[in-house]
Amino acid sequence: MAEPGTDPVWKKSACILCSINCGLEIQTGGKNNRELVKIRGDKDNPSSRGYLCNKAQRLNYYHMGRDRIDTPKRRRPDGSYEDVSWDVAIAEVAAGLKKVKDSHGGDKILFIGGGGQGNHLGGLYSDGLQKVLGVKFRTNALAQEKTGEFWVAGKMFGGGPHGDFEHAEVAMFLGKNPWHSHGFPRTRVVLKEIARDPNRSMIVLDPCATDTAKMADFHLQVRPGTDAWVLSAMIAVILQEGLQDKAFIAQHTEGFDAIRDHFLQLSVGEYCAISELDEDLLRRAARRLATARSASIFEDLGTQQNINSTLVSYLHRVLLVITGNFAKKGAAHIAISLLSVTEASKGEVSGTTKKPRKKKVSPVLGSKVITGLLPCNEIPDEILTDHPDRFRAAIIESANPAHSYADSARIRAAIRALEFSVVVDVAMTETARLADYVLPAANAFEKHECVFFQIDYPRNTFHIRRPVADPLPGTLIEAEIHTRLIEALGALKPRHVRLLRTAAKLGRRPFSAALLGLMRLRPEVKKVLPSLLYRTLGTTLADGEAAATAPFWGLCHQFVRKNPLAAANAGFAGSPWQAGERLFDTLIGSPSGMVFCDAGSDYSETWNRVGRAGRRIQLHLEELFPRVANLQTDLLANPAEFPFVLTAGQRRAETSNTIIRDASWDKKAKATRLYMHPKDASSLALKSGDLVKITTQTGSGETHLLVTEHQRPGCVSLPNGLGVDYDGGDGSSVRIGIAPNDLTASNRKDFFAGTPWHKYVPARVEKLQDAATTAV
Ligand SMILES: Nc1nc2c(c(=O)[nH]1)N[C@H]1C(S)=C(S)[C@@H](COP(=O)(O)OP(=O)(O)OC[C@H]3O[C@@H](n4cnc5c(=O)[nH]c(N)nc54)[C@H](O)[C@@H]3O)O[C@H]1N2
Ligand SMILES: Nc1nc2c(c(=O)[nH]1)N[C@H]1C(S)=C(S)[C@@H](COP(=O)(O)OP(=O)(O)OC[C@H]3O[C@@H](n4cnc5c(=O)[nH]c(N)nc54)[C@H](O)[C@@H]3O)O[C@H]1N2
Ligand code: SF4
Ligand SMILES: [Mo]
Repeated sequence: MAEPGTDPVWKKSACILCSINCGLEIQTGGKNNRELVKIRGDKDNPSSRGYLCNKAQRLNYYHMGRDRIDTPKRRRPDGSYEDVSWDVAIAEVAAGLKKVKDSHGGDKILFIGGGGQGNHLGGLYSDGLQKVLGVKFRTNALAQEKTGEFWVAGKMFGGGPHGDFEHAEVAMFLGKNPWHSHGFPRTRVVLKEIARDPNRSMIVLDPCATDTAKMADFHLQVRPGTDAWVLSAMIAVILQEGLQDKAFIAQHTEGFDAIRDHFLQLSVGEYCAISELDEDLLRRAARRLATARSASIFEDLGTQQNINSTLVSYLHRVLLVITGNFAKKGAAHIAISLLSVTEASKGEVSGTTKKPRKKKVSPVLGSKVITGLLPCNEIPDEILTDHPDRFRAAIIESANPAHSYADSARIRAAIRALEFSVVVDVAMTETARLADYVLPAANAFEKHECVFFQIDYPRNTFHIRRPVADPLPGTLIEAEIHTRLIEALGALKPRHVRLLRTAAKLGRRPFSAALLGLMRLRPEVKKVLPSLLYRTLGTTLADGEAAATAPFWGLCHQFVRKNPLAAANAGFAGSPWQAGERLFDTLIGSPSGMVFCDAGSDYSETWNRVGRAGRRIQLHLEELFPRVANLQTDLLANPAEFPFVLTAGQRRAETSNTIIRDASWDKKAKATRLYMHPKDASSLALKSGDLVKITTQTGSGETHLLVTEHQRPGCVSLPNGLGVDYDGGDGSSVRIGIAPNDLTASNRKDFFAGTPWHKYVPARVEKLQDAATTAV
């Protein structure tokens, strides 16, 4: 609390509830002066500029959660846990992992997670631990949503394009409800601007009348699972009416001839009938998109976790490219990033491994591993088998697979079947409760942390933030946890640390020379570079307080060498050394975040990052096009006993994955309800407030009903991230809402990327209790 007569201190930070990471200003106070008592938007944050959504006000529920862990824990044979000291935990975890490595090979250790929505610094350090152990396979949440999209973008563009919604004349949202889920900076401001401007339009493909769809000029209320038909029909309208950007296609693409005839021949009317859409509306939407000066498209879970997801990712980009919506203002671009998202997913953030890799497949199923990530749905099959190459151990950090990945019961069985497992988390999660060891981390407000997705263009921002509270006693930051494990495995030599510490005291130049010398002499130190920097250069940063940010020193130097113009435009000019130093100092010295690059005003600059021969975009993907040309409706049919299509995990105003586990702010459990259309409710004689049971091929759950016109008939939806088992305060465990993955199946997945069909779960609904007799 502030002293009388003094201004309260607003500490700069960022929200960690979605990938946008809006800048925050926080006042601490309350219990032990640690609580986040006041939260407001940080106007100095160059990306969010003061913007916040409703959810940020709930961050104290994350910060002060009752199931925070404050000491390492070891599992007893009966499934209970005993507290152990950090020394014991580090020694035993290192020994447990080493045993698996020695007896089966490091490639039998699976790494899961590596960062949430706003805590990513730890990922740099776990990367070193994995290299020391010889870990070859990783997975995280991206492999149950984005891997199909990454593969398509890589094949077509040789990079990852993103839209410019702030300037797009036409914005199209494909299975995406940005009003609630966000996805680009200041989302609601931008959406309102588009809706208000008579010269701009919004197209939304969503079966439900979401808050975004209600703002749209064209709401294509698609039958679930049929987006591939809708996009094909839109492309067909454009090509059949000759509305494509012929010059762009001729100058910048290849493969157009191989795909054109299919779209020229297909029947728009028949495709609209399959998607249950009004043909005239679809035609008007397609024309609007094709004739706009600029358009951007955002695809998200409504299609990425659905039937034909990789085909939809492909069709989306065909639509974008034939209308010439790349490399201009308001259209798609490939941003310049400081920390590459796909490289980071592969565990290549330290910049030490640049060798081209062999195509990797998963050890047991032999399935595709995209951007280094094993499909989440396949984890159980890669463990619950007697195959000699099955995984024997897992390191799980900042992820809650036992709750978030398909078929929780199978994931739980798989984790327990491992010979060794360790979880690094802030809370005693569903996953932590299965692990052999649980290591408690300081949370995202108790340490230096950073953003991850940097998709703005032409100016791009980065934010390294400082702690606003001391670490909960007993916890450690991930940098320290991984570095201690690396040291326990003998992979960080005290004499190397001593040498570099001495050099660091003399200044960054001598440090750099000593480091380069050491790396030449002992190339193996490159594996643990982040930890080496943390222990050495780190001790000189803000008296060691900012030690965990030390790996950014190397990343900044790499960045200015690779992108001298963009760095210079953002103010980091001069010799590469000077520019790199200034960039790093500015980065760690900007508590509100900073602009690290500026590509200038010529948007065609983005072609420099099209990584394909001749910088031409490939329109014909031979792996996918045959399926596009022969779309099958058989997957859309539900078994008779499951008449509904369930969206298992919708983003709502109240949800934030499983980051906030304490749902006590939701006194009436409003967030947990199953949504159903009035027509369906009346045919089942149900009404709002009734307690219902929902059953799928995998499992069942109970919750209350909300009857709403916004739901599409035949479809029901449940929120994502609820149904966690929270500490009731008296040793009991309380569950509010349904855990969506009690209802999903691991074998319902995309044929190509293995991503789950969480938005297409066959289900039935029955009444358990009348509203009149249930307290809602
Ligand atoms: N409030 C909140 N925001 C979040 C999160 C959160 O938990 N809560 N999580 C963050 C994360 S990790 C992610 S990945 C994003 C996800 O963000 P979104 O993808 O926007 O989230 P969802 O609500 O899961 O799905 C979007 C829409 O898909 C629609 N849909 C269902 N079936 C279909 C279909 O067959 N076709 C089409 N076209 N649409 C369909 C649903 O009706 C829903 O409106 O949100 C991020 N933001
Ligand atoms: N059925 C269904 N399932 C889904 C979805 C769906 O729509 N439907 N959505 C999916 C999507 S898009 C996503 S992104 C995933 C998300 O699923 P996960 O990747 O499992 O992520 P979160 O639920 O965000 O949980 C992150 C974990 O990080 C922990 N954590 C928080 N802060 C810190 C920290 O500072 N350090 C450490 N070490 N840990 C920390 C939290 O306690 C939590 O256990 O869920 C997916 N699962
Ligand atoms: S949840 Fe809201 S306030 Fe938090 S980062 Fe996302 S958009 Fe910003
Ligand atoms: Mo996600």
